[in-house]
Amino acid sequence: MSSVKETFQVNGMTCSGCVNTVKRLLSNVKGVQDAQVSLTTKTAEVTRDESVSIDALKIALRGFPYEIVERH
Ligand SMILES: [Cu+2]
Repeated sequence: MSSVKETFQVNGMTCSGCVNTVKRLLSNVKGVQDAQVSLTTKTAEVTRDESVSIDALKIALRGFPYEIVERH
């Protein structure tokens, strides 16, 4: 299965604790191989199986004060 690397804007992060939480939540999604999260740019660079939908990533953050925004 091929993987895709994509960068998303993440709203709601204010400190390094947030970064660690978002990184952990995204990394725990089945099919996600890597999540690099930056507070400076407020982005998450996610490497995932192409079968993993963006919705699955958004759902992973549900219940937390963070939100993935797709770049256009
Ligand atoms: Cu924080």
